[in-house]
Amino acid sequence: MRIDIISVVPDLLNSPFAHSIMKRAQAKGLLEVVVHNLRDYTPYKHAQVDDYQFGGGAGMVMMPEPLAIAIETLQKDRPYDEVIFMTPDGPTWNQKAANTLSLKQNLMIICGHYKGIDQRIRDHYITMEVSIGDYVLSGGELAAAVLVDSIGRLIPGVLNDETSALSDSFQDDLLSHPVYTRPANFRGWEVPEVLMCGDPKKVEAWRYEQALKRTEERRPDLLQHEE
Ligand code: 6GU
Repeated sequence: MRIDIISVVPDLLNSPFAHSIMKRAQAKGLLEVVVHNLRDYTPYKHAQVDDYQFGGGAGMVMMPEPLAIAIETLQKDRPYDEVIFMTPDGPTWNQKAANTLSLKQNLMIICGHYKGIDQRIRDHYITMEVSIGDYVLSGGELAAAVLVDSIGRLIPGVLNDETSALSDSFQDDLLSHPVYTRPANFRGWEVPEVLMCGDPKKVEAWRYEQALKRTEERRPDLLQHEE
């Protein structure tokens, strides 16, 4: 999969994909993340990319021309399955959406800043809008990093048995069970005995029960299967 990200603060996206599972996904050739500076595409002087909003009001708006040129330039080289705009007024991101996008070939992500982007870009180029939750970030970059990470780890072949996504929270609409490692007794705090009994059936049953209990207590909304 290839993911192109358009940003006015491309440096914000240097580190998030340079470590751990995202690094390995790229080293394996399963994921390619390319970050573009929107200012490289503007036809305006002084690398201008934003301007005052028509109708008045505080806050700048990202101009349509630099974004249209950037999007069209990238689209000349390959077809994109989705052109995604990161915005707090989009539908909220979740695991199901991550699963769906992990099977695509090429994604483009536009990061918003200031008051947002000119609505005409949203009307004519954007195929999908995404928010990562009900709070406001200074720009779309951190949200884009969340998106790429959650998608990238699901690309077939990225995770191995040890890091398998199958037991992740949300993957089956349940939160994860508690986990423990050595020592079995830490400052008098014992690991649950069932985990030491050596019977995989008993362990699995305990884990399921714990996952269900956690979900009932913390996220009962996940147990309402309406789809
Ligand atoms: Cl995608 N962008 C911004 N700026 N703030 C957010 C967001 C996105 N998702 C939640 N808050």
